[in-house]
Amino acid sequence: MTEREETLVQLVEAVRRFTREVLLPAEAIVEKTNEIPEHVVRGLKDLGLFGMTVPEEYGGLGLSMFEEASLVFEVCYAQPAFRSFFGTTNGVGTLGILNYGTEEQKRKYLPQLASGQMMASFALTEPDSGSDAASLTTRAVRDGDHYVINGTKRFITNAIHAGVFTVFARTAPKEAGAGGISAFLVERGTPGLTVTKPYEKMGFAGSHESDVIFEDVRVPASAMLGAEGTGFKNAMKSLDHARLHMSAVATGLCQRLLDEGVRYATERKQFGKPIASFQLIQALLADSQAEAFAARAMVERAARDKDAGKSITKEAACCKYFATEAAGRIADRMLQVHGGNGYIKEYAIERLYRDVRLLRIYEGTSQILQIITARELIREHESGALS
Ligand code: COS
Repeated sequence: MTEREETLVQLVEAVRRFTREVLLPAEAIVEKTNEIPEHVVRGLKDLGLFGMTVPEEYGGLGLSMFEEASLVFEVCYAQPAFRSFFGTTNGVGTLGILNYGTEEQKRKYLPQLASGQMMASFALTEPDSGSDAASLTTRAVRDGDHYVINGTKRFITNAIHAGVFTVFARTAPKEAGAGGISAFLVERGTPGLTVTKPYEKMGFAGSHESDVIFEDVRVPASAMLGAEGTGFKNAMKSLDHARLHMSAVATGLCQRLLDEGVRYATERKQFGKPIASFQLIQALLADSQAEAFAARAMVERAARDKDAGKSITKEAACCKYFATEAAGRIADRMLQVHGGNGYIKEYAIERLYRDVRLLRIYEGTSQILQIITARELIREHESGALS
């Protein structure tokens, strides 16, 4: 084993222990309070999870995609809101800076973000622009050495905590679609920026999603991330990575759901025997195990491809589509294994069932991921890459 592989084994073990000893016992508290307790936040910071993807020279762990996924499998054995708390800072909130930022922007933000001292949010979605991200209407108009931003962003995770937002706005109003969009780094506290009260949701307690409203928000021209007009590609590149990360989230949850079902099936007795001895229950468990195994294998393979420098747009879309849909099916089957007990709040499965529903929607709906997969496949065919 190389030194790096040994370090990964130790990190995985540390995150696994933290998940079992700290996160699982905190789940019920989060469900009740809708907050991530302070001792949990401290633990997440101590493990370096806010800066998993940030290179070591900027204070992060500098993990590869495979290494990142390995830790996410573990942390997402617990309910997914814990991961959400550091996920935007570690992921979409910093990836744009990493991929498109100037050295000055990197030095200014990445060390604070990697340590968890500052949090970051990704502001792409709008009330009328969800799956059709290129139709966004937030505007950034040049005014001397500044840009003036106006518009509304919707469902922005961690907006109430964020110190900096990666905001996507149209700088070329006459240019419809992706080309006229630029990205900006906008700091909390900039006059004209308001974060609304978080939405009340079906699940995912402890994760906060708000609207962010921009009313004549003036930012220096140096706040632009990357060249003018590259904002959409910036967002898509971040989302490729984030979708693979989200597939690892779903994979961790597949294992948790399955374990909840197996435990219940071996303890619960009917007709004089544990229900796990009945073949119809075994089929529910076996189908779920097969899918959990497949999800993990897919994510590991795509992560290795990314680490080898390959484009993973299609693979990330396939992984997120499969792993999140699998998590949905497994949640449904394991709730069925629990019978009536699965429908009451005493059992974790009721909460997890509601939590995993979101995974098939955010960071690209399953339907958008199918479209991306098919488009990439057709493009490869037309370019001769498949022959
Ligand atoms: N990486 C880099 N560049 C990409 C890219 C990727 N993964 N995907 C698209 N692009 C580029 C394209 O190459 C194209 O550039 P050129 O004009 O230079 O050729 C440009 O971006 C526009 O791409 P495209 O024509 O594919 O855009 P569309 O509007 O047709 O659709 C989808 C793009 C549907 C893929 C996009 O809008 C999307 O991902 N929607 C879902 C948004 C989402 O996930 N929201 C969740 C909330 S954010 S947490």
